[in-house]
Amino acid sequence: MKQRSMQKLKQKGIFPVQLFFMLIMLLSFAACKNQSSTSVVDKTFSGDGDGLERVKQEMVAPPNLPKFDQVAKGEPKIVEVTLTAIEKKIEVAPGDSMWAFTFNGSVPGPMIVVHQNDFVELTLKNPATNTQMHNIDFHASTGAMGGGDLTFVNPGEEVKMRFRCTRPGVFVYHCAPGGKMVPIHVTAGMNGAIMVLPREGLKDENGKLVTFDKAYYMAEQDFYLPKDKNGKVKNISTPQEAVQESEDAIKSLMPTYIVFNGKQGALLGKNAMTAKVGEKVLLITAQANRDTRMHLIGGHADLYWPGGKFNNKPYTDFETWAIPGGSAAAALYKFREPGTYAFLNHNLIEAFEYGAVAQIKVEGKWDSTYMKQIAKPSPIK
Ligand SMILES: [Cu+2]
Repeated sequence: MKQRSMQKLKQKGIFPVQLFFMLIMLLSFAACKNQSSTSVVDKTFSGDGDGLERVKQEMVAPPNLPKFDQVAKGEPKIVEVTLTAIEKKIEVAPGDSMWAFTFNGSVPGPMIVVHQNDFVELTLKNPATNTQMHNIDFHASTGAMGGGDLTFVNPGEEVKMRFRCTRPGVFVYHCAPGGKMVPIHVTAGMNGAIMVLPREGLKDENGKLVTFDKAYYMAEQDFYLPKDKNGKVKNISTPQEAVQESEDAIKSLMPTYIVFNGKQGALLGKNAMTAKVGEKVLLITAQANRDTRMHLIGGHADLYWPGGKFNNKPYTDFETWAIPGGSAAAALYKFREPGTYAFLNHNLIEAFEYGAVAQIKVEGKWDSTYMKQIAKPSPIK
């Protein structure tokens, strides 16, 4: 029987040596498959990062991102980051000012960019000129309070903390000094985001590497400005007073302003983001406190990662994408047509009455394969 089946295989041109190699290949394929299919639930790590190569990341103000590689080079590293709590008065809209609590002076704070399995080593400084205790909760970190309990600093102090970035994606970070101070500090602007890229880069809907030509980070911020009896925004002289006055304002759940990057019109006109026709742009948007929904008028998300979480297969062709408060979203779009695009919160009241609108100016040649005007406006015939 055995001899007969062996003869049959030989007739087909398959010999025992080849069978042996086929078996080895099958076994190694099964082993690989098993390795890559380890559930995120069961992943384990070793070591606390001591001794890894160190790199310093220079922080930049949003909507720009620091320098980074899309595909990781070499082994996981310790990425050193310094954030400084800065309390300062900002003008949110012409004539309306407030005390902002910020990381590094911008709302939102700077974007941190690392790769999966890198460590972030944060130095958090609270200058003696400040009035408040601050700290930081990283949604990207693992451990109770997201590092909040390890990073409390009084004015005049600094602290260092290191965490492993185990999961790829865009994650919010924010100050969380406890109790009602949490929403007061977060809605005073004290939030930002970290992007943890997969080491092998981003993948498209077919699982193939997809790169981008530029990336922008904007955060929508709901501001609650204390008002006087006549409904006029109060001119408050100290941060302590602002904290006391803010509670009633935030409890109304009625934002005075909803803006991108800290100010009405921060990303409009001469401050608009820019791109060229043919460029692939990664649009990262976060909201640390409140739900929102992003829409690019006249464009789409070619690829959309809900929550900005890159290990999931991206959705394609989205027109509007949701961002639950305390999270982010990432969308990749290749611009096909030139012009000024509005990128906004598609609750259009929040966009046009409260300020949640930005612009992207795109240079290039109009392509009539997508759209063209057939007849200019003229009297109805
Ligand atoms: Cu704070």
